[in-house]
Amino acid sequence: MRSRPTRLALAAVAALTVAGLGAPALTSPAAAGPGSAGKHAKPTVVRFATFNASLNRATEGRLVADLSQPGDAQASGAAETIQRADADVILVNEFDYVPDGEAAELFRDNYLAVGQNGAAPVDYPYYYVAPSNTGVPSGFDLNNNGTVGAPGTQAGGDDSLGFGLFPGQYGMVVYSKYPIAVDDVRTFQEFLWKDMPGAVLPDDAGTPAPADWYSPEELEVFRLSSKSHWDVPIKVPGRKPVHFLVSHPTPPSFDGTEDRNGRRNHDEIRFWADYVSGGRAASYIYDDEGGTGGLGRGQDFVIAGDQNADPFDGDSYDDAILQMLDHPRVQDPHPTSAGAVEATQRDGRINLTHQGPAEEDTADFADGAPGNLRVDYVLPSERLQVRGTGVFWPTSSDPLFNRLIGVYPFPVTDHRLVWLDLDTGRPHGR
Ligand SMILES: [Ca+2]
Ligand SMILES: [Ca+2]
Ligand SMILES: [Ca+2]
Ligand SMILES: [Ca+2]
Repeated sequence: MRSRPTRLALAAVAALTVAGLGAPALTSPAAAGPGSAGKHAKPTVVRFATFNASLNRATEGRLVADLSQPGDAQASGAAETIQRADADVILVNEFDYVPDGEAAELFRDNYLAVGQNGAAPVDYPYYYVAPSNTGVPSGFDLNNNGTVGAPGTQAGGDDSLGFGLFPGQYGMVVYSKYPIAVDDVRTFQEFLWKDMPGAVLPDDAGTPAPADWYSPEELEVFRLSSKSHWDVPIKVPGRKPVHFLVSHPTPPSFDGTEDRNGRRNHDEIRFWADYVSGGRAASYIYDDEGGTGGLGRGQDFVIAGDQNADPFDGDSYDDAILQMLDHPRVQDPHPTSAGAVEATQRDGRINLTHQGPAEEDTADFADGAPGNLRVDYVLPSERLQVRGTGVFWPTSSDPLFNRLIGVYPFPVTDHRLVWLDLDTGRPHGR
């Protein structure tokens, strides 16, 4: 399983004149507009977004089957959500990986490019997908229950390099209206957790040795990333590429007192924090092609993804997300929605004890625990100018609510799309 990821970022055959597009349409009910550009200004607002769309399926091949023709209600709702947000660059989490971009193209061509329920179609000439560690058998008993679980079972999923019932389940895809600098993409699927200095490796409390939940043999194959970490440079107009840093750290749950998933989640988040620090902090990092180090000071980035970590509530290990939110190179624009406030009032229970502001929640989780949380992020580097941000979470009075949001069991997903408008018009470095 050491083969290199296949890179797939395919340009459309027809060259789309993306540079001539106007500012993104404002279709999010909660959106504060980027406003009209000055009369001399070029269109310079670029919308980035992240969306955990629950476009994973229970069996291998099912997603391709579902996307091969229109009519899958859940995929239609996910597509409509993306259309109404109309991001220029978007990460979709929980999208089963299928080789050769098959699922990514089917979703794009059969759903995103077709207006759903009156929403305008959205065209993405560029996308990027690569393999995920989810569902890849490790050959070891990683959950220490005494046996190596069979592939396709929950136990097998738990013993995989990342939890999944088949290789690629819960993967991800990046769609973009702007070209992707494919040759400069870096992936970190194979980076080993033990190679991160100070890794918070879990401990088996039944033995005197520290940090020994995983054996030395297991640590030789145990990858840090539960899915993958990708640095996808996007060629936005008028400046050097913006590095879209995407991942989907494991939930800090489904484990025991050793907190192996909470600790992994923490270090998956730390990876990007070190990466954007660059220099010595990132000197331990290597990518899947052997390149080393992190980003340089002059490189702008947007971190995106379901980080499975709330700054106040939930099961995070050592306030994991603060590694990003408090990072000197990272801005936190604090996107909000009215729907999240309404959801907390409606759901009650543990939500009423939460320390974090309800208006910043992005996911509607079970209300015994952990409750609704802020877990989905789009975080720009410090020099990028924020023109607007929000969470696509309309309230129940909105005509879109029943079809795109709903209450458990949700019609589309338990996560909400987060968007961020950046003014990229200023010349780089000015
Ligand atoms: Ca096991
Ligand atoms: Ca021990
Ligand atoms: Ca809830
Ligand atoms: Ca909350």
